[in-house]
Amino acid sequence: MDFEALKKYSALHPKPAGLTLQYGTAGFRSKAEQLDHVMFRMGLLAALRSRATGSTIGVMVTASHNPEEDNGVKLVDPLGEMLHPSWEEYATQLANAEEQELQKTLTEICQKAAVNQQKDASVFLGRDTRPSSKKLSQAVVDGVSVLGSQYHDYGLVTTPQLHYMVCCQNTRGQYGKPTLEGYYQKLSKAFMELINKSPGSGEGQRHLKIDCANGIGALKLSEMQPYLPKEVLIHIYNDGTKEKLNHLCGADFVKVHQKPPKGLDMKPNERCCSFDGDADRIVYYYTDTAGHFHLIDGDKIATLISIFLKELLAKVTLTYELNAHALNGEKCKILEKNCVPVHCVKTGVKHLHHKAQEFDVGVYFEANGHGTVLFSKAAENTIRQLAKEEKDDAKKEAAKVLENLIDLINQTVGDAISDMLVIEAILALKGLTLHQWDAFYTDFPNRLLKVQVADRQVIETTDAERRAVTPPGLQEKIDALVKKYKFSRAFVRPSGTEDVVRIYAEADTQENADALAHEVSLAVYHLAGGRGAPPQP
Ligand code: G16
Repeated sequence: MDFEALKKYSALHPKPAGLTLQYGTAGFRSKAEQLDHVMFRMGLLAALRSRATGSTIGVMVTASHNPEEDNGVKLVDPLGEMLHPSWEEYATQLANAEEQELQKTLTEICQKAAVNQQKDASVFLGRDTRPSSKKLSQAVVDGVSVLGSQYHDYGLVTTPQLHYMVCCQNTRGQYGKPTLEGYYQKLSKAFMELINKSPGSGEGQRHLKIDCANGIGALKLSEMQPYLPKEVLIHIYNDGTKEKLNHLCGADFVKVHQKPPKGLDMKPNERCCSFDGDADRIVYYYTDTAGHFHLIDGDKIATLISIFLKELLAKVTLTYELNAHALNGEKCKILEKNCVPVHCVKTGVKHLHHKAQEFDVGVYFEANGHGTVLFSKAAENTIRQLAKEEKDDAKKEAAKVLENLIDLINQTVGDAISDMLVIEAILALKGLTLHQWDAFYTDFPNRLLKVQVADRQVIETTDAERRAVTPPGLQEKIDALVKKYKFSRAFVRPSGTEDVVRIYAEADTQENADALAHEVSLAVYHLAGGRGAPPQP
């Protein structure tokens, strides 16, 4: 390691003295102006991680659903997964080392992780459309370069596209070509084959209105449009030319507020969906003829995909273990009724992904619309073989649909573009309207709220974040509040991406869910050091 060069470059990206940040659920997130040193150091870390794994590592500059003024960075591991937890710790140590400790911290990480410094290193970079992202990604380049690593800067890409590139590169093209064109071609080919099999194929156009949260999704969808079949007409809204990123729009806004985004005019029964700021989440919605808004969130997406996969697997007489991950009580019931076992894990795609890897087919979606489907290598090989060699026509056809789905799904991480195409294909193949899909089950009325606190870490949880262990008395208070309402549940947890505590409440009516969420938020405010004025109903 050239420590002189390191010192010189690090001085160009000084750490504000005393500032400490933590590598959380989705990497580092903070106000953009606090992140220059973090970016430089994550460039350093990516180079080390690459040497330690002998693979290309990804660095994505984004703060996803956070406000435009924020930014963030996350590292992508060799097969497109989130960074390994042991390296999350190194990331936090490196980001928080004071200037004079940087060299020592790097040396310690190299020792602990047995990094061979003679090895070549390679890093892929991507960034979202935030005004601060370009400059911050240059800081990553400085970090990568000073350690003598090669890099390829993809510039503006969605987060899942960067995950995809990393996986393609490290599987030497087996997963696909590590180019945007390769991504568009692979997905659109699989989608086209599925759409052509649908009963309504050739009977006119399917329209879909997409709110792109004024983010990167708009750019990438426009690039992809020429590759998509003419039967599917996508209409892009909130493309970032007029309004701020994530402001009153996007998947997070629609899910939390349970109302349409600004900037998208909806007519009754029109199919609409929202991406989030870096296009790794998606939620669907529509208004009925009486003008009521209906949200179809990640839980219902998981249900649609799981039930469809279950039917196909039964047709090819494969008894693979199919699993889904859930929160809303009604979703668990409907999946279990359809013989799809359900598991609950902590919030954060990395936890869900890890769990889903335990099964032949694992479907995971967070209620916020972040999710994907994983197929084990064995399951994938059997399906591909059946699609090629099966003698029974019906079975062969079902295997081909499964094969197309495997190619259409971005298995590295939740991907709004890929998920949207999967959903559109399933709806077309099943001839389902949004209203029919929505009617699979009725969600328990629920409400999500957030409370500002001085230190969100005062809340510690257990049982997949369903019970609060600290601060003392909080869980008892929640238990007492829950008893006041019928069919109710309530959970609190510290956010992994913002300085807030999140509250989720379910009850028999929307009024009761709202009231319970409010009462729990007051309990959090009083017992966990709330900041500012107490939450208002
Ligand atoms: C990130 C993670 C998601 C997680 C979300 C939770 O999403 O990737 O798995 O659900 O954070 O954030 P919080 O803990 O603040 O609710 P994203 O889309 O912001 O990268």
